[in-house]
Amino acid sequence: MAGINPRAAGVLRRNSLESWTKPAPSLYPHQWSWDSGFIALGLAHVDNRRATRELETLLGNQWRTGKVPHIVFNPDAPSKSYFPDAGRWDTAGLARHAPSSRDTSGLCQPPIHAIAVLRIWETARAREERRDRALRFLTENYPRLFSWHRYLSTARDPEESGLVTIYHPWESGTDNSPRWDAPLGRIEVGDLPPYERYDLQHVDDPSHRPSNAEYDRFLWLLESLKRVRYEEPEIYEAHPFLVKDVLSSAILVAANEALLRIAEVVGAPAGERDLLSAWIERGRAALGRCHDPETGLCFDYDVRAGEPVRVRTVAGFAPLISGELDPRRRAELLEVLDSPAFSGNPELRWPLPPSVSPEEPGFHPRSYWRGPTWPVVHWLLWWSLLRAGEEGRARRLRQTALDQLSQGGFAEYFEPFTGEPLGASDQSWTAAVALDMLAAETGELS
Ligand code: 9WN
Repeated sequence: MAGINPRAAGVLRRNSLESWTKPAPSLYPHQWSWDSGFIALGLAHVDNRRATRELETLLGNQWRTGKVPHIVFNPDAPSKSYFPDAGRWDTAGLARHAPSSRDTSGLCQPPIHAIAVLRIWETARAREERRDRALRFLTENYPRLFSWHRYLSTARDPEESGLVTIYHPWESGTDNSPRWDAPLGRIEVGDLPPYERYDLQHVDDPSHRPSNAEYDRFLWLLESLKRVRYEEPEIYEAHPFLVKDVLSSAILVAANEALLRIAEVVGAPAGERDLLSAWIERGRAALGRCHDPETGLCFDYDVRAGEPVRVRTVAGFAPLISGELDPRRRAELLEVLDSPAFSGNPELRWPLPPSVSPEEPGFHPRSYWRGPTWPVVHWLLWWSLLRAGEEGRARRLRQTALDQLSQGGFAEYFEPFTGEPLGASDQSWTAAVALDMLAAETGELS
């Protein structure tokens, strides 16, 4: 384990630009939303000021609806470095709610941010000089976070179901997961303006990234959002991809809990605190209803098709992330997690849960979100186990996840059977979650 901390901090330093951090040196040259949340969480331990600036830059480009965009474009990125670029999204030209500060995408990603803000507070409050600055940061950013969560709980849940609707696989953060195969398969791609992908030039093997047919569907969905100028009610009416995503919904519940604690620190109005508590309760109840008795997992719901998406992926552990789980359900989920369907698979290089169960037909050990293990997922599960009072399990998971990084470096994702690092090397959020897990070892988080 020796040396992993400075190596992780070095990755974040090298990927950092003026006030924010690229997810990876060349594959991802812009600011990504949930990456920045994880990055801030890790930076909180090495440079609290940079951690606050990371999130301020992101939240400073929030839409007037409260949406935090999934990409904030870097005006200095080399041309032809990432597609779809700002021009293809054209949010500045089309969307009346888009910010005027920077070009952004028209989607969002899982709301990890309040959890990171709380971490910034936890690591700063012990030191007086940091405490005042962190309190100012909390006070200034609480309203932005509240409006972000309100957007997800209203515009993204007009049914008041307690579950977040996503408009695109990119919003799930687990882009290419077989969770999206059926909903994407129903989409008919029409006349698509031509485009050129740049992502493939940054990876050794293009088969690890989404295929061209999948990219066509991704781009078709983007055109569908543009057709209605990114107006939410119209998207809900006409858009061909509407899915209740259990992972984003569970992260929202956990983030609402964090925001409730922030609300207490900054003395937010009682009405807002009541709303946060109500969203937490509604979210947990809804996730409980997505339980699949056959597999013990929690499944997404395809709104357009009116049916659950029955695929065994790590998203199925969403109720663990949302917390306060009934002990019987928790025991059931942990049993599935330890079983050969996930971390207990005897062929695995490390007992870490593959993104998709090796027993699923859609499993692929090298393809993007179709089987490889992802360090950010390990962080989410570790953090959830700790919150659930499962210290022993949490400790073992953390140790294994850190051993993997110590040997394989800070890759974007890993082949689960061989442990081979895949995707971008020097991925920022991988380094960031390592820093947070290492801080738990030094007792900084206890
Ligand atoms: C599309 C930056 C992002 C992550 C996502 C991951 C991947 C983008 C892509 O990279 O998505 O948003 O081009 O594949 O799936 O979770 O935020 O690291």
